[in-house]
Amino acid sequence: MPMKDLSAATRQFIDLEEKYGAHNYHPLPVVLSRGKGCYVWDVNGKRYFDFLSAYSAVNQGHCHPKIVSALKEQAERLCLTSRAFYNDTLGPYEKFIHDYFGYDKVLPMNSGAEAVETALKLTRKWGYLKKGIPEAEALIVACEGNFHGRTISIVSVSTDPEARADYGPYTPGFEVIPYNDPDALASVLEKKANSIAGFLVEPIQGEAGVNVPDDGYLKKCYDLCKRHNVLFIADEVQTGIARTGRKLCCDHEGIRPDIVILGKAISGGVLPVSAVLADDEIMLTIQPGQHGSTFGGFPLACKVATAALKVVEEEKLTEKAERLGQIFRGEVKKIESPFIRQVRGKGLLNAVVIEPHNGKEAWDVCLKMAENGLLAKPTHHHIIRFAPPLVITEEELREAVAIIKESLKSLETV
Ligand code: IF1
Repeated sequence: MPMKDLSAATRQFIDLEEKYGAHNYHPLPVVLSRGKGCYVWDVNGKRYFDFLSAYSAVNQGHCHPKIVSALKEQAERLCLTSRAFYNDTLGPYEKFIHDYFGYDKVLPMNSGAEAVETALKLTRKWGYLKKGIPEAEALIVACEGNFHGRTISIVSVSTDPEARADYGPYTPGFEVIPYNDPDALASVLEKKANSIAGFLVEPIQGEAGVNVPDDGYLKKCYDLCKRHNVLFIADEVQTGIARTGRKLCCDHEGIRPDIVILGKAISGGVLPVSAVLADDEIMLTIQPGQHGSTFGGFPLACKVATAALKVVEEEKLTEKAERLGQIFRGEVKKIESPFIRQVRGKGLLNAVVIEPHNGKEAWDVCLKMAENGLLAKPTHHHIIRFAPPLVITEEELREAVAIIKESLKSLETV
């Protein structure tokens, strides 16, 4: 889809963003205006399979009727109270989250980055108040290649120059170790255990290109954390809520993180909703006035998130992600193409590593797939993420695989 072929309507919306919006993104040249289930439609009425799902926020599918009706109903009653007063939605939501995920308490926030920040603050508090780390010495360990959001503190721990450069001075108090390397964690814990409050990790690294660690990695890290009285903090913003074929990705290894960070799909992509889960010993180290947010846990969010999480259970999206993920990887691995170097993932969080061929790379493959009716986005130039809404049917998934295959084929010879 070369830029010159864009319709006038498409051009018009792209030009507006270009002229009046900050240039902090480089989108594919499609302009979307409607969505339903696993499909989106552009301003020309063309339909696409959405294989990004807003980076796994739309696990329940676009505009899910139950989630949208929860939104509408609550919007007409009460949208926002702030936390200066009680309201009749937050308590029931908090109990629902407790029952759903099995943690004593939830701290509601809005974006994923805010929830990560919350987890970092909580970890430091716990480090000082419970572990007895001397004042201002607390360290948090994170991994190379991480993506946890865009705040100053979070980019301080990033190893991606794109995300980090020229945003200094950086927040101190982080140690960065290689991902998928339990020995590296063991070694930093042995050297600095008395100052280390927590270990922050993505069960699968999303931004790094669906980087799936070895089986047993998370469990080994968890055990090391327990041995050294260090909190194991799972950033499940992208991997959580059925995406990888388990409720939480950590469930694959049977571990229960001390702190769980959720975002994206907790609202089915309908509102920015995030949450931090922990038990009392940790969560109650934050006292009134010590953390919060105007919108965190607002009535609309409470109702929308409850509806979105119920949809996950009612439609058995966890089981679907597991089963369809197997089919997806199996079918894509069968495609014979010089472009495919590797297929990897868990559940319906998958990626194909693209080998440049015939002067074409991942971006060209994505343009060709868009032309053929499937949207996906490259990461790091040579990796394409494939993460459809979990409501996709097996038949639709097979149709989508056929589009991927046909798109690769047509680029071989052009
Ligand atoms: C963007 C990536 C995905 C996340 C994890 C926290 C956050 C994210 C594991 C912060 C956010 C995003 C943000 C989005 C692109 C996207 C992304 F490519 F950058 F890495 F999903 F793969 N923890 N991920 O993945 O959540 O504050 O954005 O709500 O454009 O920055 P947020």
